[in-house]
Amino acid sequence: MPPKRQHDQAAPKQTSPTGKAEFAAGIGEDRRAQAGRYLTTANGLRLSDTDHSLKAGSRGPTLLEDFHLREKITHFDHERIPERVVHARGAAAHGTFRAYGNAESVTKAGFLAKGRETPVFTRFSTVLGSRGSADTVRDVRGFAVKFYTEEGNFDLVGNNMPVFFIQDGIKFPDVIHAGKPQPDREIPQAQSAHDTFWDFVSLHTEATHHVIWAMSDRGIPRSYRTMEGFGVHTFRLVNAAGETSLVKFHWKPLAGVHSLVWEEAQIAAGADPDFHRRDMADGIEAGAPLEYELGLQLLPDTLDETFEGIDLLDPTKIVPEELAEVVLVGKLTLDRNPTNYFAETEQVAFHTGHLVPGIEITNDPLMQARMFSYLDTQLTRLGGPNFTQLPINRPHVDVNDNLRDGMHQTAIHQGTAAYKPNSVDDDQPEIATEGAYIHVPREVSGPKVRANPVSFDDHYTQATLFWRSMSPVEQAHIVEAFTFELSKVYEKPIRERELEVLADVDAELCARVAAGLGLPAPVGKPAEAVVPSPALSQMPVGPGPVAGRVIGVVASPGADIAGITKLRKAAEAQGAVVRVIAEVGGELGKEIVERTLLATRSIEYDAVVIADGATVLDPRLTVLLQEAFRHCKVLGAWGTGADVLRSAGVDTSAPGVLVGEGVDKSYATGLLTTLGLHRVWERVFPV
Ligand code: HDE
Repeated sequence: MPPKRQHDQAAPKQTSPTGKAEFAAGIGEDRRAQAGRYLTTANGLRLSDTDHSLKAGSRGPTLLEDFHLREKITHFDHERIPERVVHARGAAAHGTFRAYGNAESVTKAGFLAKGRETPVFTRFSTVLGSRGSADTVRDVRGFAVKFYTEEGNFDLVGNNMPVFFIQDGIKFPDVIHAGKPQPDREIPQAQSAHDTFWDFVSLHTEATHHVIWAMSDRGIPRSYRTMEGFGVHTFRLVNAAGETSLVKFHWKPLAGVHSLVWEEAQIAAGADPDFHRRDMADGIEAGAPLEYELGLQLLPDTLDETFEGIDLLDPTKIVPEELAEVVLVGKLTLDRNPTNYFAETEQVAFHTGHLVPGIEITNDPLMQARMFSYLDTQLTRLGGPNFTQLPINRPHVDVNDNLRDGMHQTAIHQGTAAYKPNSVDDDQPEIATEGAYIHVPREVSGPKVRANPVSFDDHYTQATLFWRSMSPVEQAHIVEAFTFELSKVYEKPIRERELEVLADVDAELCARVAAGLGLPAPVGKPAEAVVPSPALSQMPVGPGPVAGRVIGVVASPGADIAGITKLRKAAEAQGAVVRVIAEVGGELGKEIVERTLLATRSIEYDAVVIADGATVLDPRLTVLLQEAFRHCKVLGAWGTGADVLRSAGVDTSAPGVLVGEGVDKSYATGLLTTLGLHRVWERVFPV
């Protein structure tokens, strides 16, 4: 037998892909940076000039032998990689997940053990738009979390809506082809308001439940911070004793669940297309991390995989929280921005098959197809099978996988036997007896068919449940969204067909949308006895946290700067931000003008306040204040600031317009408490 060798298939420990020596242990800061004092070629050769190509005389021509020019341009030519086929537009942050320990009885997953802290990387995204599209379009949002656990990476690749358009993964290309820009003119970008989308969903009625979620305020979140997340599918948990339970995963944002209003979302798409990613990055940088709790809806693992008549394998169905409580089992804190967008946010590769012991998937036919797609898509997007070696994708545990070679291989593998069994390397690596992923044995039987269970046939009842669980404000928004989208549809028969779908959801919903479209409302057969689920409504029951919220304060020379500083202190104590708005930039006493009227819109603020002594009279301020008023945001003024509000046509006695003498404790508290309600809806929907 040959001598025993060192069997090591960890990522290369001596040198990072960018050439810098790194610490032997784990992923250190150094893996991410270029190194060395001098500018070099990719081969490490020092350069004396990177501004002039090598020419025959200063007037040229340029010489083919200029290896630096050719390397620089060649690399540049290949800087873009294919964007994600869906979820192309995204932003991400690093953080930590801390487990409370109360899930230990239902799952052996190590990262859910009491007090365990696990590093995470979370990417939020829209689905339909290209990588350069706007953040605030009406769409579903991706909520993908990579947990770098001690048992390997676990990816929870979820969305901000708990249901999906289709029941079987084989329909995914259909729904995405219908939703993406139309193939002839490639419009519209990043939105569903066009013929092919409504053509498909009006014919493919299993989409109805998801469509009403997308048309609700959930389709236009205020920020990633104020978005719920859902695993969508039912998963199976396994505990140390081998007992199983079914589960639905939820992310509950500590900042509450809040949305934009539609006009605001549209303005933001033009005035600040990076609205959500900016909000997240700025918030983290300002010391206000994004926080969510992981929740489990635990359901008995019965033979029929059904709970209270709801088929748990059908991803178009929810289990109302009133029927199965969401138990909070840990906290996710996102507190670190990526260092480099491409290396981290773009190259991160999520996969539903990245599982850890204690968590299994179920036979949900949508999930089954995802198990194929995520690995497959990375091969093209990231250029080969070695994407798991990229710094953002590497597990934080040893890897010894016997996988070899391939495009972009960065590991320098040792040993000669990349196969099992072997004798030349002493049959290393070993098969684990402990801590391994062992699928719970489950009976599989049945005829080979292309069919869904009959229980998947009800496409409407839960859409009705959603509609009837909404407050009047939310219902009005849903009506407006359907009316907006369908009025963008050229073909009348498509609009009429969608009204027939809505007639089977709810007669009033259908009548209101039909009235807006100027079409007759068909009569359908909506479910009658539906018990609403109040947990589906986003309406706050009381003031919530204001961390990450932005208060704009309008000022001018001679304004009460000390008052602004007091307000800033009170806001910052709760994690909110104050931005001074003035006609021109510069400084006003101790306060820095961060926004000028030329460069700002109302969408940047959750509240707008006018300082005493501010004398701004500008039509752009009038537009800003009227928009903020119309969007039901908190408005305020102290001292003579109230005159500015009045001259902009703002009714200072309207709800949520807070006028005071000066900035004292009670004024600041009143403002921040009203801000915590998110919107002053009674301004447009009197109660
Ligand atoms: Fe995805 N999905 N998906 N999806 N998905 C992708 O993977 C796919 C589905 C979701 O930030 C792709 O790396 C199929 C449901 C998120 O990088 C691709 C089906 C849910 C992200 C893919 C689904 C999701 C993706 C594109 C039907 C919510 C972004 C690039 C069977 C539970 C992850 C990539 C990130 C990304 C396929 C359905 C969520 C092509 C075939 C349901 C959050 O593999």
